[in-house]
Amino acid sequence: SICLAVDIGGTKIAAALVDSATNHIVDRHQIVTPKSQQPAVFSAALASLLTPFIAQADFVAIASTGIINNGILTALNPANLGGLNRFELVDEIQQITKLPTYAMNDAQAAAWYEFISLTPNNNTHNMLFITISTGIGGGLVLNQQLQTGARGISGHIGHTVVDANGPVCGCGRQGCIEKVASGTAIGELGSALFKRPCTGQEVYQLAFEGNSEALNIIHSSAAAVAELIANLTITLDLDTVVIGGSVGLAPHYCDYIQQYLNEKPEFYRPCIIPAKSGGDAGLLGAAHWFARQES
Ligand code: BMX
Ligand code: ZN
Repeated sequence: SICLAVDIGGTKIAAALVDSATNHIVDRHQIVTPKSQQPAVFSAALASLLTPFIAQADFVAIASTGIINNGILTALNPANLGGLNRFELVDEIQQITKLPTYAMNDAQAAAWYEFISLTPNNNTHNMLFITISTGIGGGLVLNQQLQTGARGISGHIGHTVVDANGPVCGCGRQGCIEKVASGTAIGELGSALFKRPCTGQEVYQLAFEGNSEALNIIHSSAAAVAELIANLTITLDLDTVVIGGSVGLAPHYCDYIQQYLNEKPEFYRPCIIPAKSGGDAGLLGAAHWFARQES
């Protein structure tokens, strides 16, 4: 069967046709995520993105930012979606496509695909996928089973606290790692430092042009992620941590995480690897996860 896979992130929305027999993407298109509190604006953007693909698809599989429970998207951090905090995701997309539609969290979907992509006969039992992008998301595979959580919350590691006196996160909590180490946070820290609006990407660029203050911002992000990895490794007995997202996959970011982990005792150091499917892990993960439901 052919799956219409959709990946809704804080920065972009991607749609692709995925052949369920081979897990290959046959056609792909993406748009910028609309920044509006109005669900109707969001629905309209999705309708124009998805319409060209509908005729060729048998079902729809969505990987989306936010807590996905019973087909409803609830933003833990509404700031990532321009203030939109509740959206009837499955209902809306079913109305647009008239196809069977399923949805799960983006990082959970990516975790699933990265897990099944680990070398065959791998003996990984407990794996964490972390995306460092607009926000910081996570997906946990424990005893080789993807954890989605009874309410869809499992894996929301971006909202664990790393600085009790830190800035207030869009979720309402103070000092979340997402507020101090995500791509958005890197941009905010750069803007404060250089006294002009800066994106995370610009800070990264400056760091590689030799600006040491910009490089310090990138390093504190990687150091915070390394602490998070150490905490979760000693809690869950992780074997492997897969790193994804535009920041996570940027040049040297993984090496920096590894450097900070190398300073810790052995029990705190799982195997760190970059996401094999890069930016497509969410699309492919949702397609694979829900193809099982369809067959
Ligand atoms: C946020 C949260 C997570 C998501 C993560 C990464 C919202 C809207 N999203 O922590 O559900 O997995 O960001 O999302 O609350 P991305 O948009 O950066 O890929
Ligand atoms: Zn938070």
